[in-house]
Amino acid sequence: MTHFKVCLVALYNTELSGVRYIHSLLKSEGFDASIIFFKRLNINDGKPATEKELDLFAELIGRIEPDLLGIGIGCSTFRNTALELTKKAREVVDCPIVWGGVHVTVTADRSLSEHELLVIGEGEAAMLDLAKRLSDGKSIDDVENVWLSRDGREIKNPVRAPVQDLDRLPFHDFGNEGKFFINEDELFEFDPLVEEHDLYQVMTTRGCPFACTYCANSVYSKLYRGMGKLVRTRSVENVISELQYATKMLPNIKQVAFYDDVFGLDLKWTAKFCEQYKEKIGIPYWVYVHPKTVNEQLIRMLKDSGLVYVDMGIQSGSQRVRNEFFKRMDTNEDVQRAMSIVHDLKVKPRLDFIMDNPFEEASDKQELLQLLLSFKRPFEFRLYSLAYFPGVELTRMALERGYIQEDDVEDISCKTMKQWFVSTDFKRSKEDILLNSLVSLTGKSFVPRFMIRTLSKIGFLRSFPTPVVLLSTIANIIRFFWTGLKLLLKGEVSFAMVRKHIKFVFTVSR
Ligand code: B12
Ligand code: SF4
Repeated sequence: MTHFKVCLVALYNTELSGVRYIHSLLKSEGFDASIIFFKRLNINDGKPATEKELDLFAELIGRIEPDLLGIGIGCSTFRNTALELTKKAREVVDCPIVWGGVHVTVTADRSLSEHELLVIGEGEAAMLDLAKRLSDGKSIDDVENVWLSRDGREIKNPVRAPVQDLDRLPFHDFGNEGKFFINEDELFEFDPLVEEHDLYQVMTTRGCPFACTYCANSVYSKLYRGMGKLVRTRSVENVISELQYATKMLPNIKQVAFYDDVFGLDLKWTAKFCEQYKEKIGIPYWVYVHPKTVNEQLIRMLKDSGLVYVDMGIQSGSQRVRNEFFKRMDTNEDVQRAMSIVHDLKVKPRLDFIMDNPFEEASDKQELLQLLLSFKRPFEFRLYSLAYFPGVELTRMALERGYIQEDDVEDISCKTMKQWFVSTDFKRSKEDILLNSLVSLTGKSFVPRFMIRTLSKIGFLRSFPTPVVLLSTIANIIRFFWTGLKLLLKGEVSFAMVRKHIKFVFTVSR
């Protein structure tokens, strides 16, 4: 091991796959690498760093004395925290501090005006180069993917192609050595995942063939144009050996989440994967699918190997809004077809919708209600409140049309700290409150559809939606306890998982 110390910081995420990949690679190359997980992600209940937490961070950095400090900003919401931590770290060490992660990639120019050393795009090779150059006392001015500003001069090196052979990357390191966790005013010296893990998150691919206007992938597809394959797939063997290793290291795993942007794009690969997963892993799992890519063969294979539900982004009930504003080219027929396949094969669909969307007119919003009422039950969904992430086209359109101001962009507003899922305590019009509550009722099999249709026609409720809000909250409670109990009895979730979700029953429309 070299004595060159690299310390990485993961913000509000005890998994943060990007940081873990870089950490394992540096470690495998002999560097003394550590990770500080700074705060847990509490959805809809995010809190800024406290003075105590910032002090604990500074003390820890002073103790580790890194030669290179890397701060991973996996989401724009945490840019303020990155600024605070950078300032704190400077009080105790004078090593180079590099920022990387999705936020930095989608706001490269602006980030460079705020911080002097960045890694743009995928960071494994760039961080390795940086660490090697710095430990050898060489210049870092021409390292690919590295942007820096010094003495009023900016250097913007070209970005290298994204990693083509993902099998070459070492697996995440799940051990307590060199892992620190700062949360709720306390410092712990362990890997938080090892202690508490019941859901294992893994990706078998990187990249997405689509480029929706609200998503970071739309930026990546431009950044990496002409640089080899955008969607890259690991070998089945590589994924299975990671899962075997993870289940050994993290014995509490009850479910696996495949976080591929769209799972199962290659049917031949998927067939081989399903066979091996069923034989060697066998833990219930779920995946993200897209209405355009769902087909019977795919869902049948997945179901047979342990798939319990699919998460499918639809995002708007209006085809017009999906096509014109989100650049999602799926038609209502695509959505209906995908839903029928999933339903007929008895896989539970969980649908994602973006609410609070100023690009939607009243008639578009009603279309969502009609669409949901047309689906066969059971199904679940999550309602998300539109967040304006920097660097993407949808945000630019909203700024141009005057729907939002610069302060409403996520890296400044940090709205998703409090409002990621649509919560009932957020300010919205009475019509929207009514719509959200009616929408929330559509997924509950025990609520008759004719009742929802009738409620949607009562004009009085548009000004006084409270009775429907109450009804949807009661329905939420009934479904939560019923589903939670069933899953607990089947052993598919733990008490900890149920406890984690309990607060949403009373505060979130779903
Ligand atoms: C999986 C995932 C999650 C998982 C995270 C689990 C995990 N494995 O990390 C969960 C469900 C927890 C999650 C939560 C959230 N997510 Co999310 N998530 C993703 C997803 C689908 C993949 C991320 C991933 O793991 N990619 C694979 C890794 C290897 O790539 P990477 O993270 O980009 O890391 C590379 C580089 O960025 C760079 N890098 C990363 N860190 C660092 C650090 C340093 C020092 C350096 C030099 C480089 C570097 O090198 C890495 C390796 O190549 C992305 C969409 C996408 N395709 O990117 C959205 C995405 C990151 N999520 C997003 C959002 C908004 C969120 C939430 C806010 C939602 C919420 N409120 O719950 C939270 C915030 C979590 C957080 N603290 O970061 C947005 C962020 C948008 C933005 N502009 O910031 C994305 C981009 C989706 C989108 N809408 O466009 N997410
Ligand atoms: S399909 Fe999903 S991951 Fe792919 S670009 Fe669209 S929103 Fe992003």
